[in-house]
Amino acid sequence: MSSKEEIMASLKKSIETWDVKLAESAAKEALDAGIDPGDAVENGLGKGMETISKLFDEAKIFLPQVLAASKAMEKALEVFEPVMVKGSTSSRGTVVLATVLGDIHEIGKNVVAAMLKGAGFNVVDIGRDVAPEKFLEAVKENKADVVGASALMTTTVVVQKDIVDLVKEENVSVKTIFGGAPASAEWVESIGGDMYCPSGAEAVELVTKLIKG
Ligand code: B12
Repeated sequence: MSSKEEIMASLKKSIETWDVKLAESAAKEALDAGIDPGDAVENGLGKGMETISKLFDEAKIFLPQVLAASKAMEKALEVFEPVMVKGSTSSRGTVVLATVLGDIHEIGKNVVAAMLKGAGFNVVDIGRDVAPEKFLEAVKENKADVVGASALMTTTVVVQKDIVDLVKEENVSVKTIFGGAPASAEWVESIGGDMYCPSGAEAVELVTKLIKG
């Protein structure tokens, strides 16, 4: 049996080499070895995606390779998700989650959804490329405590402001949390949002804090 270090290295490598089969087998191996899925996602797969981001930034790889790496990531997440979600018994609150209008990046949002579900939150994932009005509809329909929006591009992060504006305009009682590469604590403060979240690992703690008020 491989050591934890070896399995984490395989998870990272599977993303870096966009190897879907390795992603699946390493994810299964991680579960068999009793590695915490959250740890495997953040510190194994996530590290691989950091390499991909860097290589893409440096124009050493291109969109098809990024897409292939995403497929590997999605395969591994498929293996982890049911296990992460199984932990939930009673609901700690309802969170509406999506990626904003004009933005199809969804891996980060899916990681956050899995982490929150695993921690016992009722997560209403309404997808990607979602208009602010749809966020609000889902919040009202599900009486959500928190609404979370992911934006990965400088061109779409502005939609996070539209969500805050709409929440205020309609006077809806819901807390807001935002994430994604172009977002920051300063950005969220400037748009009047409640919380910035830099990673899936911190999502559970920050959402808990928001709900407790
Ligand atoms: C993978 C990827 C893709 C994949 C997405 C696949 C998928 N199914 O999601 C594909 C290949 C489809 C893609 C497409 C495009 N991409 Co792209 N992509 C990336 C890349 C390399 C990694 C993103 C990722 O998945 N990271 C891994 C996850 C786990 O991390 P994360 O998203 O940051 O999420 C974590 C935290 O941020 C946080 N978080 C995030 N959101 C939220 C929300 C809440 C509520 C909370 C609590 C936490 C939280 O928790 C997450 C888990 O830890 C980034 C580079 C980067 N630096 O981000 C570029 C990047 C985002 N893409 C970029 C671009 C330009 C595009 C395209 C426009 C390219 C094109 N010419 O077509 C299209 C987008 C089309 C569209 N309309 O959306 C640019 C954006 C530049 C900008 N303007 O700001 C980036 C920054 C690359 C670059 N350096 O140029 N892309």
